[in-house]
Amino acid sequence: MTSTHGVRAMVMRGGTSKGLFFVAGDLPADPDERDDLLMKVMGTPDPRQIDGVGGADPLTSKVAIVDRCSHGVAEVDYLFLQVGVEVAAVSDRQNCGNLLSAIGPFAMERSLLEFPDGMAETRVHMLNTDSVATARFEIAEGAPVYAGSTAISGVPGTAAAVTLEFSDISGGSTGALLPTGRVVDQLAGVPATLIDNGMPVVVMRAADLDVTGYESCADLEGNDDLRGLLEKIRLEAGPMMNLGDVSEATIPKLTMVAPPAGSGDLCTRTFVPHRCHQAIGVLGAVSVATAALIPGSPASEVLRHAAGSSVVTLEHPSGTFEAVVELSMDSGAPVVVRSGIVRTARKLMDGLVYPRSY
Ligand code: NQM
Repeated sequence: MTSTHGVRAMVMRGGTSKGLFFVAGDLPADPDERDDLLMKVMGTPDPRQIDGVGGADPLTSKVAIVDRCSHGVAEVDYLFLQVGVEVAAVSDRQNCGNLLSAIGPFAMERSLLEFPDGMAETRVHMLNTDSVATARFEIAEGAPVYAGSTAISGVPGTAAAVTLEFSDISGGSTGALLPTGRVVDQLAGVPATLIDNGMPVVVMRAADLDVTGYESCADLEGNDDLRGLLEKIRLEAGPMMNLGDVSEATIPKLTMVAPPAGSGDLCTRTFVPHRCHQAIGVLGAVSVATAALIPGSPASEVLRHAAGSSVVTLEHPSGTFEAVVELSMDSGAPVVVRSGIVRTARKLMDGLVYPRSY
């Protein structure tokens, strides 16, 4: 039926990612049926996703499912699904802070939320990690405003800002900010911080992996020795981070850090986890910034940051990313008081999407 009549969907850019947005009621309730439909819509599995609307890259093969939140913690529920490109898989095991920036506007587009003109504020319940983000975005003439003057690295031009604030994202996937209880662990002989402030990430110094950390993504993806070592580290990190066997999972991510090359505080290169990110994921960036602020971490040794400032500017392959992290060490162990970011989002297309019939 759906291959004939189509399924209601909107294509939106959220931050440096792009995905297909659905209202929950427009998709099958059964997760297996839903995932099968999503792969048929995106064109998975195929490296070019040629028979679907996926963009042949993990950052554009993403789905957001949105609904009214049925309990008091928030106004809307957001489930993020990473749809494989080459691999026939759909995963709900990671969150996406980039698509998150488009959730409020999408919910308003679909009349799940109503706001008067001015700055709208809404709480989004992120189902993947059972945590809440507060999103702020502008409304004019009864609709979300997409045009604006905010530039973010990795997206050409400017658009309206969406600010996101997080209060309870520590340990969302792993149970704790530092799931091993340590600031430094040794994995395959490489010192690393295993951290989860919204996204589970293994943070290492690039120099400890025999790279500079300033290479292009193409060079890093072409370095087979590095990729072999990173995967070895990731598979070791999975159980240590309470994630179990991660051979089929898209988490943890891997970030290599180096002293800033420009005016930022820290230079980063991130694998998500098998492709090199052209920028850095939102929650990934928040986790990396947090690791760098913890005294004694490998990342803290390459951080060049004004003491006391809660803004950490991360350099990445296509520019910089500013993460706001307020960390308290009052109890001796790091506790995240507040994290936040600024993104932009845009409605790209609205209509019906047609799954392949085979
Ligand atoms: O870290 C890529 C992205 C992401 C995820 C990834 C994200 C985040 O750039 O919050 O947004 O890490 O797979 O969208």
